[in-house]
Amino acid sequence: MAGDSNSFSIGGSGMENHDETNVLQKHVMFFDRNNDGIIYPSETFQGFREIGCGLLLSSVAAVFINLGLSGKTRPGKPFSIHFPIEVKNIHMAKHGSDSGVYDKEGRFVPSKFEEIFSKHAHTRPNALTSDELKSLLKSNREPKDYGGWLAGFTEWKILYSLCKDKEGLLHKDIVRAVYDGSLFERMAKEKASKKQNFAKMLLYQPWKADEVIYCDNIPCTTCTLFTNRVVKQLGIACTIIVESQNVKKEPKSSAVALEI
Ligand SMILES: [Ca+2]
Repeated sequence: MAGDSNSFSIGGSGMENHDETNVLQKHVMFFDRNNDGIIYPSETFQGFREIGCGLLLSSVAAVFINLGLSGKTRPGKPFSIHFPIEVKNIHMAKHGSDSGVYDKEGRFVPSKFEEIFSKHAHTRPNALTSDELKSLLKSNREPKDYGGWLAGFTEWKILYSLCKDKEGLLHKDIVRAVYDGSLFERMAKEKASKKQNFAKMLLYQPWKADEVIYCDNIPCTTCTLFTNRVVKQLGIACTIIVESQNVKKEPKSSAVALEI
């Protein structure tokens, strides 16, 4: 499929043929945080955190991805203890037992992408259920390619876990966006937006100086900012988050959204 008319690359401003940056490179460029063409484990970790993964998953991903891919993307170069991944050679690290949506040069193959849904999306034409995803992974398996099985399983399971909807469906547009990496940018923006909204949801309630408010059995006037406990000291006043389950004393007056 390399070089056939059915595959194409993606440009900086949109889908274009014959662009030097192919889709597989775009897929991983989100993790090159400083855009120097190299992805270090710290950048992989940071990227996973930015799309909403927890500390443990982000740490494990950074270790396994960089240890697994570094050498493959640096042909002819000596081993580096910093485990860098070279973005321009990412196609060399492509694993087997995949859906073939990237060709061997890392370009996107639309027909293979459509096959995922035409063959496996039986419940809804443009989405995959958990069982349909299992079916896809099973059909992708090449004999005894255990590394490829594990890589495919891990990638799809993380995607499904992060992006399924309330009905447990993984939608086609989401899957499409993960191939060119635009999903990662979107997820990072959504996470940042949620963070900002969360801060705005802190409900501001001025308390009298002689009142003691408890949260998790700690007087909140001793609390410092953060999490969904109690929170911010403003001189003799403090703020409190309304969702907190452990607040023993309710605000007396109506809450006002804290302007951030
Ligand atoms: Ca970098």
